[in-house]
Amino acid sequence: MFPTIIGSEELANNVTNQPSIELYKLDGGKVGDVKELLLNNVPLQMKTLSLEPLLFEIPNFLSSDECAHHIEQAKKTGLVKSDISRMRSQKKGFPVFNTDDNDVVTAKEMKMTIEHSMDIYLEEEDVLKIYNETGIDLNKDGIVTVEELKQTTPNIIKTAVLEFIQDRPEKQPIDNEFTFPYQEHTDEMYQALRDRVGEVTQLSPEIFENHFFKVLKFGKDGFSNGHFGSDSARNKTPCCTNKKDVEGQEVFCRICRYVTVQIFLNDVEEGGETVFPLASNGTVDIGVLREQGVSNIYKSCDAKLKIKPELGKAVIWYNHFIDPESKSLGDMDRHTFNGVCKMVSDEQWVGIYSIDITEEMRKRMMKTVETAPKDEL
Ligand SMILES: [Ca+2]
Ligand SMILES: [Ca+2]
Repeated sequence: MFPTIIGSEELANNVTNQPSIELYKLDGGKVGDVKELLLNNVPLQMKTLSLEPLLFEIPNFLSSDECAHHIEQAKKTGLVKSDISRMRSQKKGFPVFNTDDNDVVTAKEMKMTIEHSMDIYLEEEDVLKIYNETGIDLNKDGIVTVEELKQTTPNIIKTAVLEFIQDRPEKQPIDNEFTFPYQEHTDEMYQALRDRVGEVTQLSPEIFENHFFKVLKFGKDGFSNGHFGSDSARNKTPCCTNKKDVEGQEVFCRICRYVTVQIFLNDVEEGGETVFPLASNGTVDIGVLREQGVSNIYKSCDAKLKIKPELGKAVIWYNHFIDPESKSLGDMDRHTFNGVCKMVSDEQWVGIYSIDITEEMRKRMMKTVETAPKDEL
């Protein structure tokens, strides 16, 4: 089930004829600053909660009627369980964390490897069981060497891990359900939501309309482990809004999610906070963070930036910087790494309005028109 995307990527080949567009970012001022807004004649307040990442909250962004409507529409459309096999586990290979660079891959090193490549959080004893069951430990001496690992394939490990967690929801990267409630864009309350996102973000319609709106439901014990909402821009990979083509084949591209607007659609008494473990953190080095265990949100939900779900409240954050030179989409802000704490209450409904930049838009944002290198012509 793919979201309907407004906008077009087909134009990507003919960028130079298109007018340039500007990428805008709100000024956060200082943490705690409050800005008065008037949206649909309703006075609201936007508060800066963080500068790393740049993140705002707006209480009562949606009315209780609107929240109820979006939940109702989501139920009507029907929710499906978030499928973990759609996540990073699809990558063909993965780098093994052999941190001490010796010839043994310890259970701890493999645990970190699996966390990093699959977003799956195992204990060292789980890894030992997998080593045992799969026969990766060829000579059965309880130690897996780099040589032994070379005899296996990433797929064998992935399959073993996925099988292992099948009946263990707490070890899965995410436990929730989702749906895209609006395949048509005629719903009045959905239109009102889009207008409001446009007004608040002050992005050009072309940008904020290139979005999808997803509704998530977390049940009791539901959670989402730490993840990035976008992909890093440190390579030349083109932007896209879907990493799969119509036939379901993987496309060489990256998601360029500029802004995420997350709206809490109900009150939650206990648990289910949205957390940003790396907010204002000195390091965003993922290896260091895995060692510290901060990415395992199911286990530890301590974070400097922790947002309690409250009916109607919107949280807005920027997943990317603006490149200071080109003024186009810059690097991903790794402080945006986020997740949802384990639910104690029965139910949480969340609306996610994601604004994606297409490759065509990214190029049109550049002050100087990109030209292909000569050897590619
Ligand atoms: Ca090692
Ligand atoms: Ca061995």
